[in-house]
Amino acid sequence: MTFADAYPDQARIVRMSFWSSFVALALGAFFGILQALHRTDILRVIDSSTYYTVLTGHGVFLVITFTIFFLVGVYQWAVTDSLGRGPVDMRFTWTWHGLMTIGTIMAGVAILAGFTDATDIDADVLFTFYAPLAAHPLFYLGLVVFVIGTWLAGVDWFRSWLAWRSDNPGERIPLPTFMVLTTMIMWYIASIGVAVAIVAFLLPWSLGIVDSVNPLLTRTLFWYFGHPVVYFWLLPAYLLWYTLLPKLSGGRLFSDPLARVVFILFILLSTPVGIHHQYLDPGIAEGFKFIVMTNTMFLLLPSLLTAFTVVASMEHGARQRGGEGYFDWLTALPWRDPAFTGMALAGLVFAFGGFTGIVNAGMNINYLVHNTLWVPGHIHTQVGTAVALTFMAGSYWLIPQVTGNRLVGRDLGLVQVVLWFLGIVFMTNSMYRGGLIGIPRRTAEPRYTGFEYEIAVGSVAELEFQLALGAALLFVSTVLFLGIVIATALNHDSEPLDDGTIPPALSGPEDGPLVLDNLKLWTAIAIVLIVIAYTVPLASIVDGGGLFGPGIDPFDPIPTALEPTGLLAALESVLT
Ligand code: HAS
Ligand code: CU
Repeated sequence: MTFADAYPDQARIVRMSFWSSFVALALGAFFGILQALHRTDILRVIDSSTYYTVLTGHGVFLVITFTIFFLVGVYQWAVTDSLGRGPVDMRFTWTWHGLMTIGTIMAGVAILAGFTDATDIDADVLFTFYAPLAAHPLFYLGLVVFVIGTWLAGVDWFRSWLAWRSDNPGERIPLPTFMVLTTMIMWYIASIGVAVAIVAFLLPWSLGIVDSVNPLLTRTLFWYFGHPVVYFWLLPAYLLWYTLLPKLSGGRLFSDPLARVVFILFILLSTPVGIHHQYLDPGIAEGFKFIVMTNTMFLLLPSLLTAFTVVASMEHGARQRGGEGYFDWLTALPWRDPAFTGMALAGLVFAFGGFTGIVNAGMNINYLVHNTLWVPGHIHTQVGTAVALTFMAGSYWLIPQVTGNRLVGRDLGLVQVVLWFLGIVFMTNSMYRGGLIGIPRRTAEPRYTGFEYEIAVGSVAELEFQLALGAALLFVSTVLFLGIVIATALNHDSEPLDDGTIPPALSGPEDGPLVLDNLKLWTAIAIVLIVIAYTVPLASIVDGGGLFGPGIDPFDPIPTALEPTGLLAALESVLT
């Protein structure tokens, strides 16, 4: 029985989440091709000043809306399917879904309004929306509503689990639910940083209630959230690699306890590393940066464990299908299945992207690549492929399950995932190499006019051609993907080929100690690590630059040289 037959109400919410995600994908992909052709000077249909509106839309719609709506869809499926029960109260489920949708529309309108001069609304602040760039309050309010929606989604999944636990006392948490709950614990801890940045500083500032902010403080709070958010995108992809990929390979997950260890390590280590995005920020002492570098290197461990477990499971599957030899088993894998091939290619790209992450994380080498095109290279191999391609490939299996329809265009799906792979190879190859010769990121005009800049690794013209070619392939691949899922959703007179079951792991939860399921313990340790990593740096940032900027601490007497308005003026009149 498919998921759609077994849980029609839940299937509807999963479908709605996926469609919201795909609308964002379509918009983001369109902006992506516009800006790639613009920066490479191949086709210019926008002004260079509009480039930043496009870039913000590209970033926010893809890394916030596309990824997180897909996440809630997958997680709703995973919790319901693995617990064998739906949410405690569907009205609550629709409430968080509604909040996420309203928040997206608010933030989206604020961004898109940047294309016209008809209003004074705009939000060209990029997806890394820290000060000193300021957006219209609508943007920040939209983000707040959206994040509250995700928090309530987590509450919903915890409630489902607690209800299941009272019916099944003493049983181990089913692995997919375990992955959902641990991700959400990480998300609660991490998103507090961005919530404080917005509610205490950016929103009051954009509303004119306070005059200024301490940019280093809002950057640090942003990155406190900005590193773990990358795992909020990655972990649903990991969930699919751990549950679906072994099955599609023809076998079973190698080890359930190892998978639990991986997700626990993400709770513990995802957050106390954010300062690795700030190695070049003045105002944070080198010693703190060094501690963060060490934590980041430990954080490689869960992904290296994942590489081992997932590839071992694939090998087990291949051997069930008759594969032999040290490497020959690779040929026994189901390469004609787009869901499998897409995920395997995503994993392959992720291995390379992970290595570039190690480069970024080294304090000294980071000085070479920071703020260059290398970083978007890293972004596109990671969230842009490991995550995005896994989501697309996963959709070829999930959409039939949640619609009850058979996948349309299986061979086209194969073409789609291979096109994505090729596109990303060209585009990121160009970005990584361009970054190494110092081509900057986040700019509409990376021009070297007047001379043909010949360089050891090739010419800029050649790099630009590769970038544009890669981007074009990615755009075509996205259009194909959207066509296939829409056709599948309309393909009513058919049944999915797969029965939707996920086989149990070779080594089950009973092989791991009970303490793995002690979520309170892991949360407590994570909080201790964060307190150690962040208390002193944050205190010294506030000490050096004030809560609201140098000398503008509302709790201290206000310097007369500065003319306060809003809340400060009100406070001053009370104080004097
Ligand atoms: Fe990162 C910057 C360090 C992972 C995303 N990162 C970014 C930015 C984004 C991003 C969006 O330390 C830019 C933000 C901005 O706009 O400024 N990153 C790391 C490290 C990791 C890492 C150490 N990043 C990610 C993931 C992301 C992501 C995941 C999104 C999903 N990153 C950095 C640093 C910066 C940074 C610095 C700041 C740069 C700067 O200066 O601005 C690690 O988590 C990576 C670990 C991964 C591995 C790979 C393991 C391999 C596996 C593959 C298995 C193979 C399979 C397939 C399954 C060690 C798991 C087999 C196939 C067969 C056919 C057999
Ligand atoms: Cu990071």
